Amino acid sequence: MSDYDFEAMQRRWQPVWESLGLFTADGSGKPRRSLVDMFAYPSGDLHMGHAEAYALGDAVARFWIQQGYDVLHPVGWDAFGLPAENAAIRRGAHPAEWTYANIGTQAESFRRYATSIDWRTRLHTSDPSYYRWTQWLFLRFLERGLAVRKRAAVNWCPVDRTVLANEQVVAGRCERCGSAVTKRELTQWFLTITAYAEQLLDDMAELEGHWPAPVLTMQRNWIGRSAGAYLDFGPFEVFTTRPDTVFGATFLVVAPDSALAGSLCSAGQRPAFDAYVSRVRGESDITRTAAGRAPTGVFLGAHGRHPFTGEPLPIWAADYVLPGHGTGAIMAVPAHDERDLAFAQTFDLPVRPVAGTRDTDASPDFLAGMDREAATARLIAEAEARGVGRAGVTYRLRDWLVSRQRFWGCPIPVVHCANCGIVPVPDDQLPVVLPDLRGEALAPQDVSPLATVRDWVEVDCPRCGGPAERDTDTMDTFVDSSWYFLRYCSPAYGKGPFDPDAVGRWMPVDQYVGGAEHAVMHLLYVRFFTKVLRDLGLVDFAEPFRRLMTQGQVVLNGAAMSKSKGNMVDLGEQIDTYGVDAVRLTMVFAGPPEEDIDWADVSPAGSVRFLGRVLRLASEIGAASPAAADHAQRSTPGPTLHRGSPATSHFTELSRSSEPPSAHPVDSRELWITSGDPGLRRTTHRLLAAITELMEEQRLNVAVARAMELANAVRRAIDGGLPAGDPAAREAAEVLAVVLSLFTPYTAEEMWARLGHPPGVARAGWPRADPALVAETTVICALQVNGKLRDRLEVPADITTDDLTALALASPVAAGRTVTRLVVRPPHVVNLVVSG
Ligand code: ANZ
Ligand code: ZN
Repeated sequence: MSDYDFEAMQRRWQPVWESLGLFTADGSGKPRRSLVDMFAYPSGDLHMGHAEAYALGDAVARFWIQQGYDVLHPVGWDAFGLPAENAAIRRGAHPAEWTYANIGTQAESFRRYATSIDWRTRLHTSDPSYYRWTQWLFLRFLERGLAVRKRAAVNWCPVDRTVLANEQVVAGRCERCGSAVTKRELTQWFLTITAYAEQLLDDMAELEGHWPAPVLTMQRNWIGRSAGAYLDFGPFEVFTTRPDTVFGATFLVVAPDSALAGSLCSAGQRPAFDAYVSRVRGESDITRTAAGRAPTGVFLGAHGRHPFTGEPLPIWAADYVLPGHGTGAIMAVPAHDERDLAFAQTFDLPVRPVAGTRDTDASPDFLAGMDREAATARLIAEAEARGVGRAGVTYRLRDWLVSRQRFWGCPIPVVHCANCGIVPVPDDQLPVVLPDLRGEALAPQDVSPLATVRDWVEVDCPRCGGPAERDTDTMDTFVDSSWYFLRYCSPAYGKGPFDPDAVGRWMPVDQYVGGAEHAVMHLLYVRFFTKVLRDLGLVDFAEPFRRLMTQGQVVLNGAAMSKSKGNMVDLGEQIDTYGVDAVRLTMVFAGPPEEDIDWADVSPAGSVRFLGRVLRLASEIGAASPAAADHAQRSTPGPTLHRGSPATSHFTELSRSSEPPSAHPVDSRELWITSGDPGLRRTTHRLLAAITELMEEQRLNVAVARAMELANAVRRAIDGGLPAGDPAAREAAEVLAVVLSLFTPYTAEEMWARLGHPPGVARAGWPRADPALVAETTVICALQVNGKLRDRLEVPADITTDDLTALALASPVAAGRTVTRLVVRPPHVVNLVVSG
């Protein structure tokens, strides 16, 4: 493909674009939009997954830019985290070296990949100028009681030797390294996301239709709201979603690894209980709650009291009851619950059905004859009246554990003082900067490596001046990523985490783009953070992202790519072989954004051929006809092919910040030619209208397919005898260049140049389809009355039977007649059979 020299194009246009400053958000008063890609983690260079997400997001951002919006499209790095630390241990280096070297590599790749980024926004969460504000925000949470230290059984990764949040435990395994997670009893910092459970659910109404439904469903399930009742069984309350089954309760079960179980256990049962607890401690929640498992448990040698009958009920400890859910204790109703039944059968405990099932005697009068819903309401009312229970709600969601016993993270900005307890580091002493630790000193050792740096740990108490120690844990990196989108608006701001005016201008994010795998981690945390910031008065919105696009994964032969499987497709190699544009085009064209792309099924070589064809088209047409000139011809009548803003002048206007707000929400470029092949013009305008609509609906792959149709139509027209100099051919080629600028920026710029325009196709302005040319074609329909021609109707060629019937009945010839029968043959004939 000698004509398609992608390397030369990449070399040529990159510096030109940079000198033009094409993607600087200017705050000019034009309507604004913000598009944020989930920022990258700097492990190595960008990979195929990044390439997909950035191709999709960039197409949307560039579409907005073409429409004349002032677009903020920022870039940053999620730069703290374990891999940097592990690499530093191996190399005897500092994690920052690896991190910032990779960021440098990725930044270069971003440039080469031609994303429409405003580089002034660039941030790294590991910069002290960034994490100063992560610490500042942590202290605001602390003041509000939303950051708390508590002792709890927490998830522990034995390989990474750090605790993990519930969200980071996937099927019982560490989300990072895959090892089986165990439990440890530790005192740790939590952010109390549970306080926002209800709001996180309620505010989803606002996201419905704008966020992918599967993401919302995952969040809803993760929050796991269940409504029911708390009932009092003497030594403790239980939570139940089925209070209507209380008369079938025959025993009680508590979580063995809860303080409650320990306190209830009788002396005689103690040895059996202790043995059981140590066995349960190593099990993950997934194992404990797996269906079909043989039940295990011990009797605690204690009894509770049934809240309605007063009957004594034996109390057992069993692992299928979890310590963190509800009250950590249940009433067992073996007649209605499978796990309770299996347990009763194993340990020979009674099974007692309740009303509506078999044994009506077991149930008292007040529930007789009621369905489940009514019985539940009635029972709760009765429990409240008797003072033995109340309606209640529980959530599956747990508080967010944010302490990490690792080095390369944001230090928790508090000091522990023997006199004063926990003392926040005063705001004016932030940031608490990480000490210089490298190599072996970073090896995990159950406590944070920071604990070994004594001259860093030992400080004077900010409150009493006495000897005190810094907290040596660092924050989960998901804290860093919970507010970065706000920092983009003013990345150098020094008076707070962000400049409120800048945030007011750009936020919330109009379009967020990233992987669905973040549904219950990042995407939930960031929603929580935003609500807290709203309550702190720092922002005036409660949801961070108006619209979310989640891209599928890039897989190979149906399997996820991974280093361990050795089936990685290297992005750099793909780009070296096919060029940036072909890779980008292939990513977008492969299918709907949310679906996986199997790289074995797509054809970057096909994209290369297509791009070569459009370039040749541009050359032919450019050589055969002159481009519309710019400024001068705007006011001069003559053989101008375009009206509106030609590329250069349009760009100049955009970058002038004193420009008054435009009357129209967006600019567009009106195409206006006086002559040209009508058939090709019709095709161009129809496809343009379709592409515009498809871009608005974010059906990007179909938009690309329509652009390909347009290229084929021009080719066919010229091969069929249309002179390349025909204005319709130029019009089609220019539309094509602007459309392709969203997906294949280098090729589009090259086309633009060959068509005779100065550089800057990215800001040429989105062409407006001519409605007259877009309108459906019409045909003449014969309107007959009793078989005789009475009228002619001009109707759309694709008119439906119903529409044609309505039209015929409304016509003057039908007025005052009784139509007994109607023969409708759209679009050509209607016959009214009338009587009298
Ligand atoms: C009696 C009953 C009868 C129940 C019945 C269910 C069916 P959610 O919150 O939706 O998961 N439960 C309560 N606390 C528990 C714990 N800590 N560990 C394990 N199971 C627990 O479901 C709440 C139901 O799960 C509660 O309702 C309780 O069992 C059980 F026919 O109480 B049910
Ligand atoms: Zn003190």
